[in-house]
Amino acid sequence: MNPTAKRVLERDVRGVARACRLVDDRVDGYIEMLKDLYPHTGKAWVVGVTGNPGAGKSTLTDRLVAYWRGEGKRVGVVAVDPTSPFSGGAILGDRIRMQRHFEDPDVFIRSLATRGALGGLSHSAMDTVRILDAWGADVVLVETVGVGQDELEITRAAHSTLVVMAPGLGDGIQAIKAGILEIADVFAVNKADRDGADATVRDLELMVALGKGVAAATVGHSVSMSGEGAMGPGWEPPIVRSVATQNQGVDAVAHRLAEHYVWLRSSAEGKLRIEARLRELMYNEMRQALVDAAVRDIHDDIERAIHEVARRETDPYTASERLVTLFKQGRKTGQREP
Ligand SMILES: Nc1nc2c(ncn2[C@@H]2O[C@H](COP(=O)(O)OP(=O)(O)O)[C@@H](O)[C@H]2O)c(=O)[nH]1
Ligand SMILES: [Mg+2]
Repeated sequence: MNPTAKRVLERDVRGVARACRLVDDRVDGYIEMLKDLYPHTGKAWVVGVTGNPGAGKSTLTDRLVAYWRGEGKRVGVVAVDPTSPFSGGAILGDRIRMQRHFEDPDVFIRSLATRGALGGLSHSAMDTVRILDAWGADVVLVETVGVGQDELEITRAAHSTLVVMAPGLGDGIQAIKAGILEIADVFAVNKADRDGADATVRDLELMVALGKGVAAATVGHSVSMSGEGAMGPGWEPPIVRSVATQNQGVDAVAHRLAEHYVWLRSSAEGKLRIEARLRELMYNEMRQALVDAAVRDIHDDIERAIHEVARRETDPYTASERLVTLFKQGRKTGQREP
Protein backbone atom coordinates (compact mmCIF):
# COMPACT_ATOMS: atom_id res chain seq x y z
CA MET A 1 0.00 0.00 0.00
CA ASN A 2 1.13 3.53 -0.75
CA PRO A 3 2.65 4.92 2.51
CA THR A 4 0.72 8.21 2.31
CA ALA A 5 -2.55 6.37 1.66
CA LYS A 6 -1.83 4.27 4.75
CA ARG A 7 -1.39 7.39 6.86
CA VAL A 8 -4.67 8.83 5.57
CA LEU A 9 -6.50 5.63 6.48
CA GLU A 10 -4.89 5.74 9.93
CA ARG A 11 -6.45 9.18 10.24
CA ASP A 12 -3.10 10.87 10.59
CA VAL A 13 -3.90 14.53 9.89
CA ARG A 14 -0.39 15.31 8.66
CA GLY A 15 -0.67 12.36 6.31
CA VAL A 16 -3.88 13.90 4.96
CA ALA A 17 -2.08 17.21 4.40
CA ARG A 18 0.67 15.37 2.58
CA ALA A 19 -1.82 13.49 0.41
CA CYS A 20 -3.43 16.81 -0.55
CA ARG A 21 -0.06 18.25 -1.56
CA LEU A 22 0.76 15.17 -3.67
CA VAL A 23 -2.52 15.62 -5.53
CA ASP A 24 -2.00 19.37 -5.99
CA ASP A 25 1.47 18.95 -7.42
CA ARG A 26 0.59 15.70 -9.18
CA VAL A 27 3.72 14.18 -7.74
CA ASP A 28 4.65 10.84 -9.33
CA GLY A 29 2.73 8.05 -7.66
CA TYR A 30 -0.24 10.14 -6.60
CA ILE A 31 -2.54 8.05 -8.79
CA GLU A 32 -1.37 4.92 -6.97
CA MET A 33 -2.21 6.61 -3.70
CA LEU A 34 -5.71 7.49 -4.97
CA LYS A 35 -6.20 3.91 -6.13
CA ASP A 36 -5.41 2.68 -2.61
CA LEU A 37 -7.82 5.19 -1.11
CA TYR A 38 -10.75 4.66 -3.47
CA PRO A 39 -12.11 1.47 -1.83
CA HIS A 40 -12.39 3.47 1.40
CA THR A 41 -14.41 6.29 -0.13
CA GLY A 42 -18.11 6.72 -0.75
CA LYS A 43 -19.15 7.34 2.83
CA ALA A 44 -18.88 11.12 2.91
CA TRP A 45 -21.76 13.41 2.10
CA VAL A 46 -20.36 16.02 -0.28
CA VAL A 47 -21.97 19.44 0.05
CA GLY A 48 -21.14 22.13 -2.50
CA VAL A 49 -21.38 25.76 -1.40
CA THR A 50 -21.37 28.25 -4.24
CA GLY A 51 -22.41 31.80 -5.05
CA ASN A 52 -21.01 35.21 -5.86
CA PRO A 53 -17.93 36.55 -4.07
CA GLY A 54 -18.93 38.30 -0.87
CA ALA A 55 -22.29 36.51 -0.51
CA GLY A 56 -21.11 34.94 2.74
CA LYS A 57 -20.11 31.44 1.60
CA SER A 58 -17.08 31.19 3.90
CA THR A 59 -18.93 32.58 6.90
CA LEU A 60 -21.82 30.18 6.33
CA THR A 61 -19.43 27.27 5.72
CA ASP A 62 -17.73 28.02 9.03
CA ARG A 63 -21.13 27.97 10.78
CA LEU A 64 -22.13 24.74 9.09
CA VAL A 65 -18.86 23.15 10.20
CA ALA A 66 -19.69 24.14 13.78
CA TYR A 67 -23.25 22.84 13.38
CA TRP A 68 -22.17 19.44 12.10
CA ARG A 69 -19.37 19.20 14.66
CA GLY A 70 -22.13 19.68 17.23
CA GLU A 71 -23.73 16.53 15.82
CA GLY A 72 -20.42 14.73 16.30
CA LYS A 73 -19.69 14.58 12.60
CA ARG A 74 -16.16 14.63 11.24
CA VAL A 75 -15.96 17.47 8.74
CA GLY A 76 -13.74 18.28 5.77
CA VAL A 77 -13.64 21.61 3.93
CA VAL A 78 -12.21 22.23 0.49
CA ALA A 79 -12.14 25.95 -0.30
CA VAL A 80 -11.59 26.67 -3.96
CA ASP A 81 -10.93 30.25 -4.93
CA PRO A 82 -9.31 30.67 -8.31
CA THR A 83 -10.08 34.38 -8.21
CA SER A 84 -7.12 34.80 -5.89
CA PRO A 85 -4.39 32.94 -7.74
CA PHE A 86 -1.72 34.52 -5.59
CA SER A 87 -3.36 33.06 -2.52
CA GLY A 88 -4.13 36.58 -1.42
CA GLY A 89 -7.10 38.08 0.35
CA ALA A 90 -9.89 35.59 -0.03
CA ILE A 91 -7.94 32.55 1.05
CA LEU A 92 -6.38 34.37 3.95
CA GLY A 93 -9.85 35.59 4.87
CA ASP A 94 -11.18 32.04 4.79
CA ARG A 95 -8.31 30.93 7.03
CA ILE A 96 -9.10 33.55 9.60
CA ARG A 97 -12.81 32.97 9.41
CA MET A 98 -12.38 29.23 9.99
CA GLN A 99 -9.48 29.50 12.37
CA ARG A 100 -11.35 28.25 15.39
CA HIS A 101 -11.68 24.90 13.64
CA PHE A 102 -7.96 24.56 13.03
CA GLU A 103 -7.38 23.18 16.52
CA ASP A 104 -10.08 20.55 16.08
CA PRO A 105 -8.65 17.15 15.01
CA ASP A 106 -12.01 16.22 13.48
CA VAL A 107 -12.00 19.15 11.07
CA PHE A 108 -9.69 19.31 8.08
CA ILE A 109 -9.59 22.47 5.96
CA ARG A 110 -7.80 22.71 2.65
CA SER A 111 -7.58 25.79 0.45
CA LEU A 112 -6.89 25.44 -3.26
CA ALA A 113 -6.01 28.72 -4.87
CA THR A 114 -4.12 27.95 -8.02
CA ARG A 115 -4.91 25.85 -11.02
CA GLY A 116 -2.36 23.08 -11.27
CA ALA A 117 -0.26 23.13 -14.40
CA LEU A 118 -1.96 19.96 -15.55
CA GLY A 119 -5.50 18.81 -15.20
CA GLY A 120 -6.98 21.89 -13.68
CA LEU A 121 -8.59 22.92 -10.52
CA SER A 122 -11.68 20.75 -10.65
CA HIS A 123 -9.51 17.69 -10.92
CA SER A 124 -7.47 18.58 -7.81
CA ALA A 125 -10.59 19.57 -5.90
CA MET A 126 -12.36 16.30 -6.57
CA ASP A 127 -9.27 14.26 -5.69
CA THR A 128 -9.00 16.24 -2.45
CA VAL A 129 -12.64 15.44 -1.66
CA ARG A 130 -11.84 11.76 -2.12
CA ILE A 131 -8.86 12.01 0.25
CA LEU A 132 -11.05 13.57 2.94
CA ASP A 133 -13.71 10.93 2.32
CA ALA A 134 -11.10 8.18 2.86
CA TRP A 135 -9.83 10.00 5.97
CA GLY A 136 -13.30 9.38 7.39
CA ALA A 137 -15.10 12.66 6.92
CA ASP A 138 -18.85 12.34 7.37
CA VAL A 139 -19.39 15.61 5.50
CA VAL A 140 -17.12 17.39 3.05
CA LEU A 141 -18.01 21.00 2.26
CA VAL A 142 -16.67 22.35 -1.00
CA GLU A 143 -16.74 26.14 -1.28
CA THR A 144 -16.41 27.50 -4.81
CA VAL A 145 -17.02 30.87 -6.37
CA GLY A 146 -19.85 30.23 -8.80
CA VAL A 147 -18.24 31.68 -11.87
CA GLY A 148 -16.39 29.39 -14.24
CA GLN A 149 -16.82 26.04 -15.88
CA ASP A 150 -14.44 24.39 -13.41
CA GLU A 151 -16.52 25.57 -10.49
CA LEU A 152 -19.72 24.25 -12.06
CA GLU A 153 -18.02 20.93 -12.62
CA ILE A 154 -16.97 20.74 -8.98
CA THR A 155 -20.48 21.57 -7.88
CA ARG A 156 -21.94 18.85 -10.05
CA ALA A 157 -19.75 16.35 -8.25
CA ALA A 158 -21.39 17.26 -4.92
CA HIS A 159 -24.39 15.36 -3.60
CA SER A 160 -26.13 18.49 -2.36
CA THR A 161 -25.44 22.02 -3.49
CA LEU A 162 -26.14 25.13 -1.49
CA VAL A 163 -26.32 28.33 -3.52
CA VAL A 164 -25.68 31.37 -1.36
CA MET A 165 -27.24 34.65 -2.49
CA ALA A 166 -27.15 38.02 -0.83
CA PRO A 167 -29.14 41.18 -1.43
CA GLY A 168 -27.36 44.03 -3.13
CA LEU A 169 -24.73 41.93 -4.90
CA GLY A 170 -26.35 42.19 -8.29
CA ASP A 171 -28.03 38.87 -7.55
CA GLY A 172 -31.19 40.23 -9.15
CA ILE A 173 -33.24 38.03 -11.38
CA GLN A 174 -31.26 38.97 -14.49
CA ALA A 175 -28.04 38.10 -12.75
CA ILE A 176 -29.27 34.70 -11.62
CA LYS A 177 -27.96 32.55 -14.37
CA ALA A 178 -30.06 29.68 -15.58
CA GLY A 179 -27.22 27.33 -14.66
CA ILE A 180 -27.57 28.22 -11.01
CA LEU A 181 -31.12 26.91 -10.88
CA GLU A 182 -29.98 23.68 -12.43
CA ILE A 183 -27.38 23.07 -9.74
CA ALA A 184 -29.12 24.54 -6.67
CA ASP A 185 -30.57 22.04 -4.22
CA VAL A 186 -31.01 24.61 -1.46
CA PHE A 187 -30.88 28.40 -1.68
CA ALA A 188 -29.66 30.49 1.23
CA VAL A 189 -30.56 34.15 1.05
CA ASN A 190 -27.79 35.26 3.36
CA LYS A 191 -27.35 38.74 4.86
CA ALA A 192 -31.07 38.66 5.63
CA ASP A 193 -30.28 41.46 8.08
CA ARG A 194 -29.83 43.74 5.08
CA ASP A 195 -32.38 45.61 3.01
CA GLY A 196 -33.45 43.84 -0.12
CA ALA A 197 -33.50 40.30 1.27
CA ASP A 198 -37.27 40.07 0.71
CA ALA A 199 -36.87 41.07 -2.92
CA THR A 200 -34.16 38.46 -3.42
CA VAL A 201 -36.40 35.78 -1.89
CA ARG A 202 -39.28 36.83 -4.19
CA ASP A 203 -37.03 36.74 -7.26
CA LEU A 204 -35.86 33.28 -6.34
CA GLU A 205 -39.36 31.97 -5.70
CA LEU A 206 -40.34 33.16 -9.16
CA MET A 207 -37.26 31.55 -10.69
CA VAL A 208 -37.93 28.23 -8.99
CA ALA A 209 -41.57 28.29 -10.13
CA LEU A 210 -40.58 29.11 -13.71
CA GLY A 211 -37.83 26.51 -13.68
CA LYS A 212 -40.28 23.85 -12.60
CA GLY A 213 -42.54 24.68 -15.53
CA VAL A 214 -39.62 24.53 -17.94
CA ALA A 215 -38.41 21.23 -16.49
CA ALA A 216 -41.86 19.68 -16.82
CA ALA A 217 -42.14 20.85 -20.43
CA THR A 218 -38.68 19.59 -21.41
CA VAL A 219 -39.01 16.23 -19.74
CA GLY A 220 -42.20 15.82 -21.71
CA HIS A 221 -44.41 14.54 -18.94
CA SER A 222 -46.71 16.44 -16.73
CA VAL A 223 -45.91 17.11 -13.14
CA SER A 224 -49.05 16.84 -11.06
CA MET A 225 -50.08 19.33 -8.39
CA SER A 226 -48.43 17.25 -5.69
CA GLY A 227 -45.14 17.43 -7.52
CA GLU A 228 -45.33 13.74 -8.38
CA GLY A 229 -43.68 13.29 -11.74
CA ALA A 230 -43.24 10.12 -13.76
CA MET A 231 -40.12 9.36 -11.75
CA GLY A 232 -41.66 10.01 -8.35
CA PRO A 233 -41.56 13.13 -6.26
CA GLY A 234 -39.13 15.71 -7.58
CA TRP A 235 -37.06 18.07 -5.52
CA GLU A 236 -37.90 21.74 -5.41
CA PRO A 237 -35.04 23.80 -3.99
CA PRO A 238 -36.18 25.40 -0.74
CA ILE A 239 -35.21 29.01 0.00
CA VAL A 240 -33.85 29.73 3.47
CA ARG A 241 -32.97 33.12 4.97
CA SER A 242 -29.78 33.32 6.98
CA VAL A 243 -27.55 35.76 8.80
CA ALA A 244 -24.32 33.79 8.89
CA THR A 245 -22.45 36.36 10.97
CA GLN A 246 -25.05 35.98 13.74
CA ASN A 247 -25.52 32.22 13.29
CA GLN A 248 -29.16 32.74 12.32
CA GLY A 249 -30.88 30.33 9.96
CA VAL A 250 -27.85 28.06 9.89
CA ASP A 251 -29.68 25.11 11.45
CA ALA A 252 -32.48 25.56 8.89
CA VAL A 253 -29.94 25.49 6.06
CA ALA A 254 -28.38 22.33 7.52
CA HIS A 255 -31.81 20.67 7.86
CA ARG A 256 -32.85 21.43 4.29
CA LEU A 257 -29.52 20.07 3.02
CA ALA A 258 -29.96 16.90 5.07
CA GLU A 259 -33.48 16.45 3.68
CA HIS A 260 -32.10 16.80 0.21
CA TYR A 261 -29.56 14.05 0.85
CA VAL A 262 -32.26 11.74 2.15
CA TRP A 263 -34.31 12.46 -0.97
CA LEU A 264 -31.29 11.95 -3.22
CA ARG A 265 -30.63 8.49 -1.85
CA SER A 266 -34.20 7.31 -1.79
CA SER A 267 -35.93 8.61 -4.92
CA ALA A 268 -35.59 7.24 -8.44
CA GLU A 269 -34.60 10.68 -9.71
CA GLY A 270 -31.99 10.97 -6.98
CA LYS A 271 -30.49 7.61 -7.98
CA LEU A 272 -30.28 8.79 -11.58
CA ARG A 273 -28.48 11.91 -10.42
CA ILE A 274 -25.94 9.91 -8.43
CA GLU A 275 -25.33 7.78 -11.50
CA ALA A 276 -24.98 10.86 -13.70
CA ARG A 277 -22.40 12.27 -11.31
CA LEU A 278 -20.39 9.08 -11.40
CA ARG A 279 -20.57 9.05 -15.20
CA GLU A 280 -19.26 12.61 -15.27
CA LEU A 281 -16.42 11.65 -12.95
CA MET A 282 -15.51 8.70 -15.16
CA TYR A 283 -15.61 10.82 -18.33
CA ASN A 284 -13.35 13.37 -16.65
CA GLU A 285 -10.83 10.75 -15.62
CA MET A 286 -10.90 9.17 -19.05
CA ARG A 287 -10.51 12.50 -20.83
CA GLN A 288 -7.51 13.27 -18.65
CA ALA A 289 -5.97 9.82 -19.06
CA LEU A 290 -6.50 9.83 -22.83
CA VAL A 291 -4.99 13.27 -23.31
CA ASP A 292 -2.04 12.37 -21.06
CA ALA A 293 -1.45 9.15 -23.01
CA ALA A 294 -1.72 10.90 -26.37
CA VAL A 295 0.67 13.64 -25.31
CA ARG A 296 3.09 10.91 -24.24
CA ASP A 297 2.76 8.82 -27.40
CA ILE A 298 2.32 11.26 -30.25
CA HIS A 299 3.67 14.47 -28.78
CA ASP A 300 5.53 15.54 -31.92
CA ASP A 301 2.51 14.91 -34.15
CA ILE A 302 0.37 17.03 -31.84
CA GLU A 303 2.91 19.86 -31.91
CA ARG A 304 3.13 19.67 -35.70
CA ALA A 305 -0.67 19.76 -35.97
CA ILE A 306 -0.82 22.85 -33.72
CA HIS A 307 1.54 24.68 -36.06
CA GLU A 308 -0.37 23.54 -39.15
CA VAL A 309 -3.60 24.82 -37.64
CA ALA A 310 -1.91 28.11 -36.72
CA ARG A 311 -0.79 28.52 -40.34
CA ARG A 312 -4.33 27.67 -41.51
CA GLU A 313 -2.96 24.72 -43.46
CA THR A 314 -5.58 22.60 -41.79
CA ASP A 315 -8.44 23.14 -39.35
CA PRO A 316 -8.55 21.92 -35.73
CA TYR A 317 -11.35 19.46 -36.50
CA THR A 318 -9.50 17.62 -39.24
CA ALA A 319 -6.27 17.80 -37.25
CA SER A 320 -7.92 16.29 -34.16
CA GLU A 321 -9.54 13.52 -36.18
CA ARG A 322 -6.17 12.69 -37.71
CA LEU A 323 -4.47 12.69 -34.32
CA VAL A 324 -7.11 10.40 -32.84
CA THR A 325 -6.62 7.99 -35.74
CA LEU A 326 -2.85 8.07 -35.24
CA PHE A 327 -3.26 7.47 -31.52
CA LYS A 328 -5.67 4.59 -32.04
CA GLN A 329 -3.17 2.97 -34.40
CA GLY A 330 -0.85 2.87 -31.42
CA ARG A 331 1.77 4.96 -33.13
CA LYS A 332 4.50 6.46 -31.02
CA THR A 333 6.31 9.73 -31.72
CA GLY A 334 9.46 9.08 -33.63
CA GLN A 335 8.06 6.07 -35.48
CA ARG A 336 7.92 6.49 -39.24
CA GLU A 337 4.66 6.45 -41.16
CA PRO A 338 3.95 2.88 -42.26
N1 LIG B 1 -24.40 41.80 7.39
C1 LIG B 1 -23.98 40.58 7.14
N2 LIG B 1 -22.71 40.37 6.73
C2 LIG B 1 -22.32 39.11 6.47
C3 LIG B 1 -23.19 38.01 6.62
N3 LIG B 1 -22.52 36.90 6.27
C4 LIG B 1 -21.28 37.28 5.94
N4 LIG B 1 -21.15 38.61 6.05
C5 LIG B 1 -19.94 39.42 5.77
O1 LIG B 1 -19.77 39.50 4.37
C6 LIG B 1 -18.39 39.51 4.03
C7 LIG B 1 -18.09 38.41 3.03
O2 LIG B 1 -18.27 37.16 3.65
P1 LIG B 1 -17.54 35.84 3.13
O3 LIG B 1 -18.03 34.74 3.99
O4 LIG B 1 -16.09 36.02 3.01
O5 LIG B 1 -18.14 35.70 1.66
P2 LIG B 1 -17.69 34.74 0.46
O6 LIG B 1 -16.84 35.55 -0.45
O7 LIG B 1 -18.97 34.36 -0.22
O8 LIG B 1 -16.98 33.57 1.05
C8 LIG B 1 -17.63 39.36 5.33
O9 LIG B 1 -17.23 40.62 5.76
C9 LIG B 1 -18.68 38.78 6.28
O10 LIG B 1 -18.43 39.10 7.63
C10 LIG B 1 -24.54 38.25 7.05
O11 LIG B 1 -25.38 37.35 7.18
N5 LIG B 1 -24.87 39.56 7.30
MG1 LIG C 1 -15.07 32.67 0.60
